[in-house]
Amino acid sequence: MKTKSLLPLAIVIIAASLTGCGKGGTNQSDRTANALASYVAPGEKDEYYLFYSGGHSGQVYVAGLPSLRPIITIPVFAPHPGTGYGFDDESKKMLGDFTWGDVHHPALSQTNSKYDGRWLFVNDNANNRIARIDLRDFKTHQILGPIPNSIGNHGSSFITENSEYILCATRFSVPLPKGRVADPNDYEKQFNGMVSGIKVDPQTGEMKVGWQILTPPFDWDLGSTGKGPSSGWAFWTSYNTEMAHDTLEVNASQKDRDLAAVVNWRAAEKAVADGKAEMMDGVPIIDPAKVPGILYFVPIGKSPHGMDVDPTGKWVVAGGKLSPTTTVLNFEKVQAAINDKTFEGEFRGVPILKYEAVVEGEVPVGLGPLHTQFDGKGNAYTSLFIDSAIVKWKLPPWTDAEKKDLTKAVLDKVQAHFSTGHLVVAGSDTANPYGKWLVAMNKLSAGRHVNVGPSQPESSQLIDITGDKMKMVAESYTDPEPHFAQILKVSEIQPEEVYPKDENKDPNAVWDKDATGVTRNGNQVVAKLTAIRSHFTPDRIDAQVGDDLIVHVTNIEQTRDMIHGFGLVEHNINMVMDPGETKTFHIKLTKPGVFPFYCTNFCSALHQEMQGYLVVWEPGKGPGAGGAGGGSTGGGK
Ligand code: RUQ
Ligand code: CUA
Repeated sequence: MKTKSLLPLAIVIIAASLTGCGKGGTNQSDRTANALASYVAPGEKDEYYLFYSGGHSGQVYVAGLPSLRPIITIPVFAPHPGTGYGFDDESKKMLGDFTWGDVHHPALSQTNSKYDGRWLFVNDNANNRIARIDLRDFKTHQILGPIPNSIGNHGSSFITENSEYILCATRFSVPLPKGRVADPNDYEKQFNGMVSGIKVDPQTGEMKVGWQILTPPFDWDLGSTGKGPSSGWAFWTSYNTEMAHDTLEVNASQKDRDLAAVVNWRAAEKAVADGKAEMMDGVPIIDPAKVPGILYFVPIGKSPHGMDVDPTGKWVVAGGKLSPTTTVLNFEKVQAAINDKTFEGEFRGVPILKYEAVVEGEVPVGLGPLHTQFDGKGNAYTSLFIDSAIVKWKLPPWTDAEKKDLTKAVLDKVQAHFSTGHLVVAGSDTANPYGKWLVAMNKLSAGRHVNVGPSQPESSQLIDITGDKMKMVAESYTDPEPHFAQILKVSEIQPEEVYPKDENKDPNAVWDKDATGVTRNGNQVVAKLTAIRSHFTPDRIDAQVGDDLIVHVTNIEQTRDMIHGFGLVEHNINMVMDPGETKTFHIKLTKPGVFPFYCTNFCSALHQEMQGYLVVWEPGKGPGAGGAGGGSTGGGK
């Protein structure tokens, strides 16, 4: 963003400030400064991508930073007519029998603990899946799952430092393998949780289930992966060490401390390679009681939530939902406690690290600490759900005075006016955060937007973290419901805006008029169409009731934003082809009639004219009737 082009706006705002006075408790000079901080003038571009998880919308939302302007929705786990997702054969197959997902934690792929700009992975809490979005085209390319032996894929998707694995832990526990039935009254004995290692192919990003670690039926919550000294490790909190199976809001809050998991994923990988796993539902499962060195527990303040590793990999910070502190673990002490066996007992054969031996301190940050992010300059930022605030505090090493009184490590607090859930600092989960911006993602809208009735939006706030004091500069709204987000510098990727013709490997792609047409083979009618401004070729398809119709449409444009749709009336079909893309749908024709198809994506002055007919004749009627095998069934060439 160039300062030059902002000057006229500044003048306008300053001029206005001489005549008006601030609303909403912000003084005029702050209003001016805040407006300029997040202002991206028409024609200018944002500096960062903000990838929001879309929660139970099943999608990912992309906004720009600092403007917070929404840019696009990337459909992942739910059909999205706007981009034709879920209507063509390929995306339909990826969705399988599901039409929704619950996306919580997006993770950008990393190389050497830095974003490498290749993929974005997201989890589905509801149907136990992980999806991969390719950042070359911002499209979903794989949905893996439902993952066997895994129920409630919430503690996910946490990526390892070189994208070796996506690590996941289960929120729910059930009798395993899935499909086995036991009485929830036998929860402690019959139910189990799981930590899963989803292997990522380093070249293609293709995921497959690698291995799993059996756990007690705790409800695993949030986690993160290690780097630097904690390289090869991962961490999760849990909120139900009580192993309650009913009235959880009471029964799962009995203990003052819950057990967090400390997982050596490299050791798990090796144990599986060494044949120490047993198969369940096709997956090698490690029992940590039988294979020591893979899983440890550590007690954490009452019903914790987030567990975040700082950019150096040394400090692991857990938020205690029901305690007004964040607990800072020192990974070097964790390592020493493991080596020296400084345990305070065990649970089902898994050692519990002695709390005092691994904790660096409990920082009194305020009420309801959930998640913590880092700026790479030694500061941590924690969301306070109950206090509706963001608190900035200092990571260790602490001075003696701070150690004695950790309130001194608390540096600043800014009111969010909402109940903040997740927050994200640009690059916090890498070794080199960009810092600069923090986005708070809030729950409960608090009526701060224009009244839109009972179905309320979600809100985000932009906070400038470049100074000693945090500064809230803007507020924005989205569809339900962002949980976590990732921020990537725009300059770090170069997505393709057109699929090059010579990279289209679809065997049914057609680029020349001569290759288009409609052919019948028995009951199967295959149509190959091209789409280009402003017509389909052919623009007529003849078939009969009872036929299987297969339509392949190639958008032969090689120009940016020349997108064409193929909507077929009364058949619930809307494919959308980007420039250079071929898509396919199959339908069984069940009703006679003449059904127009038309381009659904506004493409040119003659977009409205871009239409044609599917003529569905009674059986045995129409062009090519009775001719089994071969012949053209109409459609002009
Ligand atoms: S959780 S508000 Cu789904 Cu990430 Cu913490
Ligand atoms: Cu093609 Cu509208």
